[in-house]
Amino acid sequence: MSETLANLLQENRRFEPPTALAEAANVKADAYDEAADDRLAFWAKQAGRLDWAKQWDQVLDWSNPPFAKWFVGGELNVAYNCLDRHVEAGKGDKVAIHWEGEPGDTRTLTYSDLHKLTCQAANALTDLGVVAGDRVAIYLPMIPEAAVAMLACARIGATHSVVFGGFSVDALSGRIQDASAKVVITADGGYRRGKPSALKPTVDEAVAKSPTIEHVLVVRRTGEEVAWGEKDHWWHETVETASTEHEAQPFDAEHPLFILYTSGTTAKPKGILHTTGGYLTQTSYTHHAVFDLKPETDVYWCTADIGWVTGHSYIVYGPLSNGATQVMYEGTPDTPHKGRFWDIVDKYGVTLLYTAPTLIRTMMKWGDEFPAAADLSSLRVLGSVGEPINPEAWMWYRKNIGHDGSPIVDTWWQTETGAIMISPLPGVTGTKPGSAMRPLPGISADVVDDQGQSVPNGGGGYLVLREPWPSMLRTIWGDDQRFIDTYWSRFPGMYFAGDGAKKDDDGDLWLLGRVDDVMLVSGHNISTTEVESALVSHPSVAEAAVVGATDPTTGQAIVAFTIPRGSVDSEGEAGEVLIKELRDHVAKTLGPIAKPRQIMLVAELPKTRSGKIMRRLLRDVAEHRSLGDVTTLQDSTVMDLISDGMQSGK
Ligand code: 6R9
Repeated sequence: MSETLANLLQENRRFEPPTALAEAANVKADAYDEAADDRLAFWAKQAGRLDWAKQWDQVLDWSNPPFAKWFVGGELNVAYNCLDRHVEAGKGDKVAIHWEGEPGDTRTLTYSDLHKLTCQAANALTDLGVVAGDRVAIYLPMIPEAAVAMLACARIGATHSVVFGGFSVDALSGRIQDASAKVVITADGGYRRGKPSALKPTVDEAVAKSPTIEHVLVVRRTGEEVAWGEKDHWWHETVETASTEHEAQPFDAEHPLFILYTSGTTAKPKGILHTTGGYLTQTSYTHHAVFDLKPETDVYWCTADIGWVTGHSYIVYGPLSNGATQVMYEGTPDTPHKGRFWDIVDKYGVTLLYTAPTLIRTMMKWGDEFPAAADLSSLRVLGSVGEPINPEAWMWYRKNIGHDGSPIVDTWWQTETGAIMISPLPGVTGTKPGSAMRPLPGISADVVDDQGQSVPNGGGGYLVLREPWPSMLRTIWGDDQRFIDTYWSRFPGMYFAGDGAKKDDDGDLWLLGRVDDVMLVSGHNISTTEVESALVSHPSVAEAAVVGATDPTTGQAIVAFTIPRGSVDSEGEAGEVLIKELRDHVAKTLGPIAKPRQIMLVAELPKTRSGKIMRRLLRDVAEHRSLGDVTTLQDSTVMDLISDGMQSGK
């Protein structure tokens, strides 16, 4: 960025926490002061929420930056903290997971059930020769065995590497080989969009290319026919026949817990490494603080896939370490109908919901009648993660899902940060639609300019983290130099997140998207997020993606891909009228500099499996180039539709 981001969007709406929620909140305003007084003492106190087999000697060793060690000398077992200690405390009969399969089949697993299954899986993996420090790849649909497989690895000190069920042969085998995994845990398939979707054939091909794999453990989910080889073992014949007794050994606080590859919107995927003590401390604390979880009464539901970091931290480790009761859903939000999510909230009485802007905007597109048909009155805190949430999508979420009263926590974090870093606290923070507000207690985020100087309130620039935090990535697997170059070299002594951000006049933070996506129009840096939010603030628009395309006069020009709301007529002449109206609307909302050169009305946008818009591909379309790598796309046919529309000038 040659100059800091132009601050275009104004937002004056404010929402204070409901009084009753504020009074009973797990975390109150004094947490900020406590952490500011002594950050390390604050984190040591949060680590004390867990059970340690051996107390640490030092909270943080930062003598060799950027390589951090947290809770040095401490020992604990992650699975013990997520399961055994709840069972030992007499909560074995409490429901851990209400699982809902896409076809409508259900399973209820108590903490005791989950504990037994995890012990069995730990014994089975040990029998297959897996020992502490080995890597295990997990390629499963959203079934309870996914959580069990992760916890079983954690229990025996094996490092798991979860790969999205749905990634290609090359993506899977690349990840297996990068980590030299010894075992893959998979299933015959899962259900998606009303049909069985096979996984085993992809694993067979990937394993054929991956000599380090010795065994493949296969869960039977769909019952479809699968090819069978020498390395294959059925889960029900191996795990479910193993002993339910297993004693968890403690591991060093810095023992590797998992590797997770970043979504790969850019170059070669990076294997982000997380370790044991600090990671569990921060996922557990943030889940308790940001969702205000009351384990005895709340029903929590995070709609993410377990193959995304959100699934790791806020389906498995955070909630289970806190003894939560949660919902886990296998399938897609529109199977068998567009109200499926809201039926699930209604059925289980979900109180805390954590989802992504992409889903909220999709629900906006489908229409208000779907949430209106269900009883959502149980919901008391709503979360958002994955992308900036446009103010109008935030308002829609609050009104249609949160019955105009439930606080929204917009949580900014990354695979690399391991846990939530910037977010409102639901009982403390007065929120603004579209702002992630403040760093959590114990976290020091800032926005800096090109020179690494902190920008004043009202300024924009790069988001950085100034101090190490417990759940930070420890390195990129096998590539310390790339870890240093990617995150710690742009601004010496600071972690560079790769996101643009601004501070408003109150010092609250607004995330503006990846800096790679920022547009330079006639010498002004303009964020894609702000233009997209301006488009979404028009009543006819559900979703928008904006890119900068090379332009002979302005350097870059703004090209917008826009999805109209379900009820809007956008065919033929009506479409032309709408496009003109939208261009004028953006100019009026943000100023003439932000007026898009071109707006295309489209039915879908290209997204990663975790729902992030892939602007890189839209830039290829806008600049009439052939498409780059599309392997991480959720639905690869979307790009054909968009390119066809572009050529016909629609
Ligand atoms: C958890 C997760 C990280 C990137 C991050 C940023 C974007 C995530 C956001 C957000 C604005 C939020 N992002 N949460 N942007 N507001 N609340 O998404 O991890 O898949 O590694 O992506 O997602 O751009 O840098 P990951």
